[in-house]
Amino acid sequence: MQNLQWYPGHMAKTRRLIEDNLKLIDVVIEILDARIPYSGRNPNFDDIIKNKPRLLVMNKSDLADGKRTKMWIDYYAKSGLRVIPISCTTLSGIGSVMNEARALVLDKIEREKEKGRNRTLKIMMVGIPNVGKSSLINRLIGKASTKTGDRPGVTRGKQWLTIKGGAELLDTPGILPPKFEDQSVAMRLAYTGAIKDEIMNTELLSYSLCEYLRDNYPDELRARYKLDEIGGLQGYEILEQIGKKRGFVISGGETDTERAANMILDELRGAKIGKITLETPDDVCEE
Ligand SMILES: Nc1nc2c(ncn2[C@@H]2O[C@H](COP(=O)(O)OP(=O)(O)OP(=O)(O)O)[C@@H](O)[C@H]2O)c(=O)[nH]1
Ligand SMILES: [Mg+2]
Repeated sequence: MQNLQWYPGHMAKTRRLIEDNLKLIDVVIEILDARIPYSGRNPNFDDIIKNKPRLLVMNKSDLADGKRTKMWIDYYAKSGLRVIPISCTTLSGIGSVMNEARALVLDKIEREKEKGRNRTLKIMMVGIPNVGKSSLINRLIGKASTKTGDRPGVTRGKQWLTIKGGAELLDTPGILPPKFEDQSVAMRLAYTGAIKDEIMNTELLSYSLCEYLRDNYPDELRARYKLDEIGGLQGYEILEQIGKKRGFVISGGETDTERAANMILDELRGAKIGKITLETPDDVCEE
């Protein structure tokens, strides 16, 4: 297992940014990746955000396994957290985000109205890198107002954006915890692209991904790469077979497993293997 212990300076800075702006904020929207609804939650957010009303939004549900998405919604509901599944790509669920957020502070808004104060709602978006914070803001505003991108670390520094006649939204850069107690959490973050590939060993990453898919989505994996029985194979053997099927050969006739590793990660992220969620509430309880 790769040992991942690092904390980029800009993440420490973002933590302070979030803490410094919290007093201005009515509601925090914490965005999760529907494919890793547990590993994609920064455990430090509870400390940072404390008792601020919080709405959890499970984004990228278009890429996730619908059955598992339901399991996660139930799981969080049991701990008293409201979660709504959305997709910034298909627009599913986007229409209910503002209503859900407003519902969390209705009393406060009403009390202020009675006192004659009619101010706009202030919402802060937080989440790990690459989860779709900026995309959600653009969807809520209805046009591309803040930069998004297919890699972690696109948003730098804070940015306030306004929904016409509605609310003010604070975009923040994605942050991860300073260290991972559990390396499988780091692996899942890397599978989905929340951690930069450059600091991971993509071959090791794809071995364990192949084993996860072998145990959880064998039909999808076999169908995508036209594999025979894979039940008894190790991750590196599965990757070998995938490379062979794709004709990835290097001089001397060996299979180019590095190329195969990069491809399988790309294809997972693009949901080409299927709609895949990389953890269930049961996995997490066992850990
Ligand atoms: N398939 C799919 N892709 C999405 C969805 N939402 C966002 N994306 C893509 O995910 C990538 C990251 O989106 P951003 O909005 O830049 O993510 P962010 O959380 O602001 O990222 P940082 O600013 O880097 O922390 C982009 O390529 C988006 O197009 C979604 O619901 N479904
Ligand atoms: Mg962003």
